[in-house]
Amino acid sequence: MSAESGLANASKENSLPNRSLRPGFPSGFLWGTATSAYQIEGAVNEDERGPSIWDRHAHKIGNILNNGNADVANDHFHLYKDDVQLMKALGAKAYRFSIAWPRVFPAGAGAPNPKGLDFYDRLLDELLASGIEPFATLYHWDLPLALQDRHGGWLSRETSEAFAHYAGHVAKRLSDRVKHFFTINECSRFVNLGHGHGSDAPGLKLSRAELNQVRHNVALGHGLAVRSIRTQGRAGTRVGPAENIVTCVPAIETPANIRAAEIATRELNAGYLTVMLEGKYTDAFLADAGKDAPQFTAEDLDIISSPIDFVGLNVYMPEHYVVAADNAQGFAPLPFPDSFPHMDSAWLKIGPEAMYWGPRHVAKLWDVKSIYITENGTSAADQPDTAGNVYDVDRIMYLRNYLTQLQRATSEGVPVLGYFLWSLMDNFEWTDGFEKRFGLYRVDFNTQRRTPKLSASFYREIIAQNAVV
Ligand code: PNW
Repeated sequence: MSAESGLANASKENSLPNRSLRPGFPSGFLWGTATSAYQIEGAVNEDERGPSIWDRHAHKIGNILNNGNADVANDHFHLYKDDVQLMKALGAKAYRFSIAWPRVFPAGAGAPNPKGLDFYDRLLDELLASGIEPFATLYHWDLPLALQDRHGGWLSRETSEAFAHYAGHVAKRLSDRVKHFFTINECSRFVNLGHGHGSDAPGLKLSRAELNQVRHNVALGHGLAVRSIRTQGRAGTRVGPAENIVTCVPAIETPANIRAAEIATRELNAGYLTVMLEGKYTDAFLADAGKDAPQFTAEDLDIISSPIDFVGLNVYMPEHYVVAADNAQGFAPLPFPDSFPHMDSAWLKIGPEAMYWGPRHVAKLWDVKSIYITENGTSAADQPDTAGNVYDVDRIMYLRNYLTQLQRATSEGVPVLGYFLWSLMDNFEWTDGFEKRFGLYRVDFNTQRRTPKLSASFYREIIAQNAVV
């Protein structure tokens, strides 16, 4: 018996209260899925795409689990029509994908590649013909290699400027069909893992001062891109970041702990969302950095805090559970016990409350009026049975708990307008190669066959009901 027929056999007596009595989402809530260019496209040498820092990083033996790379990945560059059908089968209303900068400017800057946006033209037409609204991310970590080698990538503000130039070009060409752009995906991850820890591309272990400069240049790149999208995109084009913020959850929901969690969330995102929304680094951030603080001007801060239309949040887990504390900062993060549960990725702690507190803190701290959950999802072991079915009840458990918390937020008026599930299909999971699977569809990377997991049926039902099921 397949998962589908099992669902179809549900008896009438077991049916739940009708939609109006169930914990629903606001009408018009935008349900979507998310992917990124390097993780799915493949075709790394087609249409004069230039190399990116991830091509080089993935090809260095030892950097990626089982030495995977994304030269082919999901071959989405050729199979995009089928993949749009997968979205349609879910009933999804929106799709968040990323544009590969090295396709558009193979050397990062200079003249655009005449063929650089052809693939996205085709993809957009296919999405719109299927009634799926495109949301485009401009930078999901695939920096053109030439910018890294020429002037140290994000260590130089030439990269921030090149990013803005690329963003303006894309907005000019695609804003007839793309109404929502995300500037940069998860600054914190590629700044820290790519430039501090060295595990992600470009694989650097910079000093604290250099790392602070990279972080500043990335924030500056975001602000410059916002400005060039405003000047080059059509009127009504909307833009914002897609950040994986450090979400602090009150360990016990008392007013004092809630306040402590807000203070902690503001402080611990000082180099990212806080500076983007406040136009200054916090005193504690600058004091802590001391002589290693980034070099910046007042004008930089104005650019970084250019007005945005929405905030995108990637929500996977709470970074800390906090309590109020009688110390200078006013909060204390608590240690995670060894027994704290996680999903198939060891880092992916199960803390559904992050999906309530993340957006609530952002709305409250900075008076943000529009929020999208730009990513949420999980890896799971996904063992297919003999017939090839994947009954991923652990992924369903994870999603149901997070979506229940999201519904709690929207029912209280936290302005979350949409949710993009990571990911449409299994894909290249960075340093974990193909060993960690986040998809609603299973992908056989030898045949490129896509098969819906049970979670695809679950998500389709959520979308159909606009409610947690
Ligand atoms: C995000 N963490 O990465 C990325 O935006 C995606 O490209 C990625 O595939 C997805 O989430 C799943 O990993 C993250 O350690 C990686 O907290 C690690 C963390 C968070 C996000």
